[in-house]
Amino acid sequence: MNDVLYSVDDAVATIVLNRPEAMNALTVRAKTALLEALTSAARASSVRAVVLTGSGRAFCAGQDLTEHAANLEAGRGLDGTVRTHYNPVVRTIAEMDKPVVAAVNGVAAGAGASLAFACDLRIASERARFATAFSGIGLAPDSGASWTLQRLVGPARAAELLLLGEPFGADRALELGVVSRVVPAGELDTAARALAVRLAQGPTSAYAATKRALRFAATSSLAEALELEADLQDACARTGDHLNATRAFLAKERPVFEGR
Ligand code: T3D
Repeated sequence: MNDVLYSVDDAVATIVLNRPEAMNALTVRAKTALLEALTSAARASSVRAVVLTGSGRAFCAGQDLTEHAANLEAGRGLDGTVRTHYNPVVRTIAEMDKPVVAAVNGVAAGAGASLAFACDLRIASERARFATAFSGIGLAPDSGASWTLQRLVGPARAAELLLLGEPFGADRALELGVVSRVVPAGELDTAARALAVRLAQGPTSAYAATKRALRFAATSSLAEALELEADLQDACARTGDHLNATRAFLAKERPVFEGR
């Protein structure tokens, strides 16, 4: 069975973590397949939005602890997996020029929660649960959780969630701003797909510029952010999508974005 499923439809790439018997925990094989799927989505010009979700009752339980324990017993520690596997996965999500939606169908723990935090938008089933989980097994955050979570919920709440590791459900996630929407379990796939299709029909270059501007602004001064915004806006203004949308506005028509 494939650890990660990949399909493309209506310009939306759907990536499904597919080890339901282990709550979609991440082995080296699964992480390699996930990176391949994300890279394919990032490179394919036919893909304009991505959905990341899990099969069965979990989104992702983070590092596969069976594989992890074997590495520890053999004296290999983490065996380099954070730099070799997790970091490229998170960077590929953050740096790809198209929006990535996490459809959080169930529990998201440890690096599984980090994966959800790394996506651009998060929509959750009412059955979703989040647990930073790292401190529960004597580890510190990885896969970007120290960076992403405090930007989602603020530094004080991020410290609490990461130090105490208390699990929280979908409603609390909505309250905290970890997810932007909660839907009944049976409606998650449809809702996530509708959101992704809407994004796939949007101004792809402007979305890429928006992602870049947000990433840059998170660690730069206002003056630097203004400069990058000016460059990015200049590039967006030269796209066919912008020209057509401006013409459509003046003609009182709905714009059609072709991702160019
Ligand atoms: O190399 C490195 O380690 C560096 C990177 C670290 C990043 C990390 O992700 S550290 C955090 C690792 N993850 C965790 O600590 C979470 C461990 N899992 C849990 O706490 C719970 O399983 C859940 C809260 C996720 C779900 O609880 P529950 O009660 O709904 O399900 P369960 O019965 O615990 O799990 C169901 C099965 O999935 C079970 O297998 P079994 O008994 O039916 O054969 C369980 O062992 C398996 N499973 C769940 N999580 C993992 C896992 N198997 C391997 N690794 C897992 N992470």
